[in-house]
Amino acid sequence: MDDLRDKYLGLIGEAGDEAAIEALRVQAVGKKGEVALKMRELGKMTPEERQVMGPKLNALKDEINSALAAKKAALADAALNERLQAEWLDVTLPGRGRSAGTIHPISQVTEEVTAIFADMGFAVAEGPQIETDWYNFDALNIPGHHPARAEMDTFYMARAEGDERPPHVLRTHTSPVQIRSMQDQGAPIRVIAPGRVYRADYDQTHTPMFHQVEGLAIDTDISMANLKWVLEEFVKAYFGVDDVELRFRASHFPFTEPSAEVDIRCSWEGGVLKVGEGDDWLEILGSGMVHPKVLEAAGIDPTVYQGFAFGMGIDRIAMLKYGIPDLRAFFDSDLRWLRHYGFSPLQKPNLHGGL
Ligand code: 2NM
Repeated sequence: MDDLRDKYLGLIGEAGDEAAIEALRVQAVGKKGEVALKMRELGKMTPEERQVMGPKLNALKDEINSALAAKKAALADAALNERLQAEWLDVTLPGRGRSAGTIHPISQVTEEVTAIFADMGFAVAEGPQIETDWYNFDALNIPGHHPARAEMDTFYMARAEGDERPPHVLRTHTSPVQIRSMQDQGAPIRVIAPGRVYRADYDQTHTPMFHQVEGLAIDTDISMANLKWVLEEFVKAYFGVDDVELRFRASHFPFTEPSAEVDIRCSWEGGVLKVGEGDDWLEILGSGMVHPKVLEAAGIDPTVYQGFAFGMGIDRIAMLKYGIPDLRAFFDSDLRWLRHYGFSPLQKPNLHGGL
């Protein structure tokens, strides 16, 4: 028995892993292990011998089991220590500085434009980006056969198989918001509608999603003169100049009559834009007197009310004011670009800070 004890305590001491421990357990104290074989020999012994040897064999079995458990725990401890050595983490390291994000130029310009028109008494309206063809076209005096529908590069939404209704569209302008505003509030009304619009067009100067702001003023005594003053005030405030000269060029839109495209006097000397001086003209928006059919579609009596409307591209006026050369970079989400062209959250003018 002393030989057995020395043999197994020695082997357990040398065991290198859990598998070796388990093998030793089977070999020593398993059902057919060496200790069990010794226990079988008890049957051949005299009762006196058995009374001495029985308890000794049980004690040996217990001793080996304890040694196995202790060695197993020691191996687990060693494995844990090894992991702790390898996977250390210095919790005393200073944190990485949190750098603030920036306001996207389009968000900044949308707020600037909104603040300027809010200062002139215009409310802000928003509406769905997925529209019915009635709100996007028919209500705006663009009937089904009108070439303007084809020219718009409209994105059409899919209808379920067998659904014969005309498809929804991604709005091609924010004018549907103006129609909804007139329906909801009636006249008189002064509102601007900034937001995303969509046209299937992609090149140097067009992205399939872009941003527009439209303005609308309806009352009983509104004329093109009011339009001209409002636009002059806007351009002066937006570009930060005391004087501007606007040029109205006759144009055509289905939803206005008469219609005009508006240019501002500017200079591009040395590649930098200066507004209000020089011999160049910069086209910045389209406008006109809202067509009587549009007023009627929106539930406003065109024999009592009339008014002006205008629309301009936010992305374009953002590029002009902040010297951003590439339109498509607006939507690349390049962090270096965003850090360079982005704005501090506190930069004015904005909606909460005012002009
Ligand atoms: C433009 C040009 C001219 C316009 C018209 C309307 C509405 F809904 F009131 F009829 N909103 N915006 C309009 C007029 C838009 O964008 C170049």
